[in-house]
Parts: sequence; structure tokens; C-alpha cells
Amino acid sequence: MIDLKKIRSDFPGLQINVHGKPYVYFDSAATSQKPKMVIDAVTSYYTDYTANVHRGIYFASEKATNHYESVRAQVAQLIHASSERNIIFTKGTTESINMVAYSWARKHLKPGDEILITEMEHHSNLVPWQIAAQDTGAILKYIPITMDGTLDLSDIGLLLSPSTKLFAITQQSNVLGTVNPIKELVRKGHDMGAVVLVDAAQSVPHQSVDVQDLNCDFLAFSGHKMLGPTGVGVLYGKMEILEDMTPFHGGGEMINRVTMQESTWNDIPYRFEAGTPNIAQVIGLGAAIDYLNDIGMATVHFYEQELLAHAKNALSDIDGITIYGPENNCGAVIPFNIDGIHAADLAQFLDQDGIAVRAGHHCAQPIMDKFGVSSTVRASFYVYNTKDEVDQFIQCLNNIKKYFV
Ligand code: C6P
Repeated sequence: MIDLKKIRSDFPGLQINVHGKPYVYFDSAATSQKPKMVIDAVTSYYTDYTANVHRGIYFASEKATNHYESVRAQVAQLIHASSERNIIFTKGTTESINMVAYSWARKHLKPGDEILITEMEHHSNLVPWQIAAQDTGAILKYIPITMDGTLDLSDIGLLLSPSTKLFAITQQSNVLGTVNPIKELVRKGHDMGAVVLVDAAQSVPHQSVDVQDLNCDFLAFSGHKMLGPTGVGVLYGKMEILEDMTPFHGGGEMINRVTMQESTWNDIPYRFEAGTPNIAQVIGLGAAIDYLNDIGMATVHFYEQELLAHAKNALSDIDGITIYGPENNCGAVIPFNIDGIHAADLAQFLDQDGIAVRAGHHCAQPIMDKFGVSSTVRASFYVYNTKDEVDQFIQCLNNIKKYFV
């Protein structure tokens, strides 16, 4: 059983009033609220043992290094990686994917090779591949989506071929909530000899993810969407593939030996963590993982699914509403429009009632093009949201609608 009262009391960001109303935060797909344990862990690093990592042989530096490295082990455990050496700290999903696009793709792609992605990708898993294709002469192809917001896999046999060198797919759409059959897609990619990257920005925060079971070559996610600080993310990679990548950034920590003529590289993962890393943020991520583990990822997922079902059911009764995305196999995200009210207006009216939702293209413009809209409203939930908040949201939508008749 989930102890919602306790959970909500852990989040200072949920205790505020907005425009005189209790704050209802329905934008966790953009970034999550942070429990005080995460804020305390960050503060403690800055107040009790500020020092650089991997560089000092004094108390604070060793403590910071130990904390930093123990989070690497926590991340490995969370996603069931076989070793913490597979875990590279980045500043977020975007940087993780760009690292692959620069350090792997530019080394391995040649003119005529193909990169396969899908029409439901966030721009962070699309634009880096457009640039990589331009730079290498590779061809970028897309798996289309259907009008119910799932992948149209009818032509997968044509789209995936021995020419496909990289297959990059989101595990869960940030706009539609669609959860893709990722294990099957990874297998299909491997059958054609492709390297497969999974964008897990919207999945790792909400469900248990097992990279060994998925057998993906890369997996990318962000700390700030899973109760952690901004400025920290992860790239998981299989060791033999990471070994075969050129460094992304040059600088301190990523080298073994530097002379004026040349340099040799440090071991993985340090080879890909040039410069002073985001130490406080990594330590905060460790506290976030502890927090999620205490609740249990299965419980997080189960509770969010209940909330989603409750919200979808109530929303579908609103006249003139269009809810996008599939009915099943969906994360706790609801994109919608209401006839005659622009998404941005709706979001602003909701804000007046203290309710935060996102309105716009959600950094996934090809999805908007597919559905023939320029924007949608998106309500997204996390483990700290409640059915009462959902009911309040529905009531506010019904009130707003009255202004537009
Ligand atoms: N989506 C949203 O409101 P960063 O910004 O690097 O932490 O994550 C990028 C990213 C990549 N893939 C997916 C599936 C995502 O959802 C996101 C971030 C946020 O939907 C902010 S645009």
C-alpha cells in the first residue's frame, strides 16, 4: 500500500499555494518535484564536504568521491546493469544521446548507412541523428505512428535492414505516453546487426527497467524526471561498444597520459566524463534512487496506472475533448485538446486555479504534424499525485469550458 500522506509531506514543492490555491503539479514528464531527502543530500555535499572528486587525498575529497562512485553502483543496480563501469554520468538524456551521436555514430557511420528512429521521438532523439546523418552521409529513416499513437510496425521488415547501423527508439513517448514493445524492437534491430539505443527518459522514472533483459546497447535517461536534481543524467552502454567509441569531450579526468604531442585515454567510464562532473547532482540522484527504491518501482508503476485510469475515465466525459494516444500500454501522461479552446489558453486558465500542466508541442513536433495540431495540453502524473487532485482538475476544466460557450 502506498502511503500518500507521507509521500506528499516529503515534497516541499507540493506544499505551496499558487494564486491562492493549493498547488497541483501535473507536469512531472517535464521535470519532477524533489523530495527533501534529495535537497538535503545536495545541501549536505555543499555544506559538509565540498571538494572535487577523483583528485584529492584529503577527507572531503575522498568522501565526495565515495558518494559519487556509490551512486554509479546504485544506478547500475536500478537498471540491472552488470557493472557500474557501464554507467556514464552526463548532464541529461539529451547529452547522453548526443554522446552516442558524436562518439559512436561519427566513428562508425559512412555514406549510405541507415539510422532508424520513429515518428514519436522527442527532439533529443531526433535532431542529433539528423545532424549525424548530415555529417556522415547516412540516411535517416522513420517508423511511422498510427492515429492511435502506437508504432506502425507493418513495414518494419523493409525499414530495418542490414543497412541499418543504428536503431534509436523511445521506450515511452513523452507526448502520448505510448509504451513501445522495446524488447522485441531491440531484438529485431540486433537481427539486422544494428546497434540499438533506448531513450528511457520517460520510462526509468516510472517502471522497473532491466538493460540486460532488454539487451539494448545504449540506454539514456535524466535524473531530474525521477525526483533527482537537474544537470545529471546517465548513458548506459555495453562495454565492448563503449570501448569502440572516440572520446566525446577532451579535458581533465578523461586521460591516462598527456604529452605535448598526444594523449591516451582513461578507462571507461571516466573516459567519457571529462572535467569536473556535476558532483552535487549525482549525489542528489543517489538520494532519489533510494527514495524510489523505498517505495518500490512496481508500486510506483501500479499506483500511477490507477491514477491514469481514473483520470482518463473522468476526462472522457468532458464534451468536445480529444484525448490522444493509445488506450492501453500507456504511461501516466494524458495529452488532449478541447474544441474551441487553444491549448495555451487552457493551460493559463488552469494555472489560475493553481494547476500546472504543459501546453505546446512538447519537443516532439513530428507527432503534432501527424495529428494535425500545433499543440496539446499534457497532464502528467507521478507517485505524489492524488485522485482528489485529478477530480479538482476535471472540475476546473468543466468550469473553464463555461467561459467558451
Ligand atoms: N522531455 C518533456 O516535457 P532532458 O531535457 O535532456 O532531460 O530530456 C530530453 C528528453 C528526451 N527524451 C524524452 C522521451 C523526453 O521526454 C525528454 C524530455 C521533457 O516532455 C522536456 S522537453
